[in-house]
Amino acid sequence: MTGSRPEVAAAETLPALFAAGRPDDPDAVFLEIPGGEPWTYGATWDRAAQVANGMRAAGVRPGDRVAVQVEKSPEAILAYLACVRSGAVLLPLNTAYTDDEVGRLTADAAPALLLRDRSEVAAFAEGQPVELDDHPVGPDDQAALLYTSGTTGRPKGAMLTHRNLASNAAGLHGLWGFRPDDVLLHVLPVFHTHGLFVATNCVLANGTRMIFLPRFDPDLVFEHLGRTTVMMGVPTHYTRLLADPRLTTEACRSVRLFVCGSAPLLASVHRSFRDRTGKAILERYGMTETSMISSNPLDGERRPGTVGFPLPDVEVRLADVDAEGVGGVEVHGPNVFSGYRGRPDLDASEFRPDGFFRTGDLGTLDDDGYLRIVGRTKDLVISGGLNVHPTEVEEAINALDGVLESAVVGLPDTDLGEAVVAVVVARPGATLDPDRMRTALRAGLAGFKVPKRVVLLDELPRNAMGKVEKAILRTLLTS
Ligand code: MCA
Ligand code: AMP
Repeated sequence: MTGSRPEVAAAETLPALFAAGRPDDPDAVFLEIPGGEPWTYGATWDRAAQVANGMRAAGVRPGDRVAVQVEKSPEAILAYLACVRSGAVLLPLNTAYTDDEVGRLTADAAPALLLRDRSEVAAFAEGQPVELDDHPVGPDDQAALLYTSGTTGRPKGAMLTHRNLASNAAGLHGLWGFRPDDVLLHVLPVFHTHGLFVATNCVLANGTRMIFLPRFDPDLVFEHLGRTTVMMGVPTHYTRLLADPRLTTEACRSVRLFVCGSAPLLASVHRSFRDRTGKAILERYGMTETSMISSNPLDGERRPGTVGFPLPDVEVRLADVDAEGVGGVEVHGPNVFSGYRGRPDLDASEFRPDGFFRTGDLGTLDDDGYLRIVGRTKDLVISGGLNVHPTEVEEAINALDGVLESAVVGLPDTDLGEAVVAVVVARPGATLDPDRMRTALRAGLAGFKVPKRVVLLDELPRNAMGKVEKAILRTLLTS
């Protein structure tokens, strides 16, 4: 049996989606933990109710933000479910963020609660009843707040409603043909849309199990792949699997679907993976603000280098199309977020008057309707599926002793897709040491944002307007 049950497809809130998917048998396994006890649906629901009761007792009210910077663990999922059940707004934070980074985001979000350790989540459940008067949420109520940038400057927190998240997960559940015997191998972090709202919500909508790996680790992947039917990952995961001799047709035999997204998957990687395993990766495209926008088909051609067709109910158009057919990707639908928290200025600039959201990506549509992402208008580096905003890194570099100015660019990298590279100009008379600079940057920046390479130059190339010419820098550094 494939395709969504009617109750799943019709769900307009996360509680409705989860209720539609929840198995009748409370002993059915939801989380399989390598080396640990599994979490059944019954136990997960009861424990989430206890956490929700604990949060309420601590004063968290519906609509309040609950910030969660918790290592990947059942508790991180429980915090999410407790927010859903109590009507609180989940604010997931990258576990790599430093105290500075967390401080800046929480200053903007003003959460009622900040959880930074799995033991804190567990403590909220202690002594609490498993009965819960679930908060009755509506489709337009906010479910989550995700910051897409702004640990420096003015934060950009995307407000996502229940309709946004439930409609998207329900759509993917149907489109990707989830089945009662599916087992998802979960290798992603759970503080981003991909690991939380795509992978986890699809599993909850399906009422089946996921093998919940603590992190992406090829040894663990190959240990569990033989029992897996669905895996979702970023391109770096697939390149790393390809670099492993254990990746064979036999190892992938049980997998019916490999999904990839969050960054461009090279057509060459798509082809190599198919040659090695016999499986064509299904590439899809999305954004924190919009959840998933388009997907290659489950049945039909999964065209390498493309991100497929718009999801059901999602409209995609290209704006300001040039002679080569390249235009700005704009999107409209129940998936599109309600706006940036406290940023009417951004809402005005990023939404068109007719409600379409400007993604900042550049795309083409081929004759068969496949969307291809060919570039970005936004100054963004995507490294191993994680977004790095150059201005944030530049500001941190410019604050270091002896630095006159800097420019940060993404350069092609076989492992990460793009690697963060900084070009730095010293103040007259100052001597800079790239290694020391990288060490100094770690104090304030999460490790994945710290440039992999720091290159010293006498000056930065600028255009007539005085703007740094990053395209010239990229050419200079790659030639
Ligand atoms: C870790 N490091 C990185 C990255 N990750 N450096 C650059 N880019 C990265 N992505 C650095 C750490 O700072 C550390 O350096 C060193 O690598 C080892 O850290 P470790 O955590 O052991 O790394 P890893 O396990 O090899 O992680 C690489 C990874 C991981 C598996 C690719 O980053 C990952 O799982 N990425 C997926 C992110 C994701 O889920 N993105 C979806 C968001 P040092 O020791 O020097 O500090 S996008 C999204 O949700 C949209 C909506 C969408 O379309 O999906
Ligand atoms: P985020 O802000 O983390 O949600 O990242 C969203 C961005 O990731 C998009 O705007 C795209 O630039 C990029 N992205 C996501 N999926 C793909 C994909 N399949 N191909 C190319 N870029 C992608």
